[in-house]
Amino acid sequence: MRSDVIGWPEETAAGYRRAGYWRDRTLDDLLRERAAEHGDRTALVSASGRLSYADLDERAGRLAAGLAGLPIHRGDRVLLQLPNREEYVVTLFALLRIGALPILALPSLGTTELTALARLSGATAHVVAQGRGRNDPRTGAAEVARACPSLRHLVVAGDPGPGGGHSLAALERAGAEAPAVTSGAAPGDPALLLLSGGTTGTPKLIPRTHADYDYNARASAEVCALDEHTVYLAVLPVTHNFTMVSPGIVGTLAAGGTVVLCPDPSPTTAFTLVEAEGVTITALVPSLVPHWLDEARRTSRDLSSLRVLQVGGSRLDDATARRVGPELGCRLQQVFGMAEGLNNYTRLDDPEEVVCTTQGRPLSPADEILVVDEEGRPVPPGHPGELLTRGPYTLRGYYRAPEHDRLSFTPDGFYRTGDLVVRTARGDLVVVGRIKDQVNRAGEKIAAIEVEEHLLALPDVRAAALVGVPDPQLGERSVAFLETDAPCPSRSEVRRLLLERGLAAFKVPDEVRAVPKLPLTGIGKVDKRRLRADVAGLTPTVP
Ligand code: J2J
Repeated sequence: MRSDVIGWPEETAAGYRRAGYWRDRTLDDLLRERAAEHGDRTALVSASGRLSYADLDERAGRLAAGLAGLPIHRGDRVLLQLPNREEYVVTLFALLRIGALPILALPSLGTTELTALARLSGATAHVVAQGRGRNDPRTGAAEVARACPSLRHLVVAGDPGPGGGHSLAALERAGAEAPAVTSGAAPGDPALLLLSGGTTGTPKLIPRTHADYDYNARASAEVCALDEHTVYLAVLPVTHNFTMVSPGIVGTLAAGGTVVLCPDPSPTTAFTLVEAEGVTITALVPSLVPHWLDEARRTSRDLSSLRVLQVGGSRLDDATARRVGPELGCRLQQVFGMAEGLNNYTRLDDPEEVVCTTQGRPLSPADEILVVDEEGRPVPPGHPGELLTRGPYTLRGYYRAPEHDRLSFTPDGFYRTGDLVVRTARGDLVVVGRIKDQVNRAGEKIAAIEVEEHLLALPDVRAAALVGVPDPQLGERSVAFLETDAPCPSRSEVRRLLLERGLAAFKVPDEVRAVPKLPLTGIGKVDKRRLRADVAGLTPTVP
């Protein structure tokens, strides 16, 4: 029988439970407990208003009952594709209460990615927000549902519109009259599925269990010194793992603090909320940091409540890192994390030099890390190598992907991150590169092969290669090299093609170049080092 999810070996799991990393609790229990302890405290602030812990618990319960009536059952997969709005948090906890598995999908995903996710998971429902015009998510959802017969229910935050479906509000009302739901999910069961940055043509899903996600969030909250006075501003998309558990929404709720949802990442919107709500901590990707620093010089907003600015998702350069403390008047914390698990943090009491020049060290004493050369042999501190890891909140296998797992994990269960790091003598990690074929564009991960396959649909293109090259604004921008004898297609032609083919807009190459022949390495693979060097106008050094 095929198993959807590969767990930890029984003995390892027992060890994690004995050590107290894994508790006998689900994520649903976490909300219920907090609501019972301090129901009147504010859990969530958004454009829709304020919810206390008791309100959030009650609304999640009503919506769970409404969704269960559709029906959505324990174990069902549900595409949860909502922006930074109150409905996201309520629906997330409603699904956890049922024991259904939310698939946390970025609002920016295209129909092709969503269809692939729905097919892989056999999802039965899709939750989107009402929108307008060409990018109305309801239109995309209808298209995805036509391509995936498993998708029986469309659920909309707002008006379902002419295409039909259920509004979250109506389901919540119906749930108020229906019997309450208790999921019966066990702490070791998968709680949700996250999207992997990926290196393959089709997306990969990461199963995270209640116990491992709860530990990730709680341990992160401890490292970030969260408590009931914490006010966490969610600026990055709520469906990103960083925003969820590092320490994010779940970590803040576990600590009894308040989550404030920022509807867009602009510093003006964020600074208004920092002042109004007394925000103490928030998280950004590096490409946003210079905009925040610029706006901080101009703003009349009072930012004095902000204690910690977390930055992660891609490499923050040392010079910008050094500006954060003096210019924002708060502590910088670098975060090097991954939806697959492992989170590294600089600690709040680390020396300035460590905070500004490293990406921190593992969260948990039980995180095992290896830095290895191409033959898998450990390299000494100070030398670059691939980071491998296993531990109490790092996956042991992707969802329904046994073939891919054979490449992504060592036989003894270490996850191959594809990241090149140097470990300092102190044990901190510095991210120096990547061996996975991925572009990290402003923190959004693009699997090169996925875009390359679509580029082959351009007329007269024999081969295509996508590479990331350094960019002052984005960190990396994507450049597509097309092997063709025809004139180079314009970027807007390429854009039209990729959007028509249902790809997310952030995957459209920032630049397109035509070449008569793609350079190959000695073993006949496209020489991407050479292509990157061509863009930089450099001759590549011999490896
Ligand atoms: C360099 N590269 C980094 C960093 C991630 C917290 C924070 C981030 C993510 C995330 C996350 C980096 N410097 N500081 O899930 O919980 C690159 C690495 C890594 C990949 C993971 C979290 N922080 N990266 O970014 O799953 O290449 O998670 O393997 O989106 O981002 O991407 P993702």
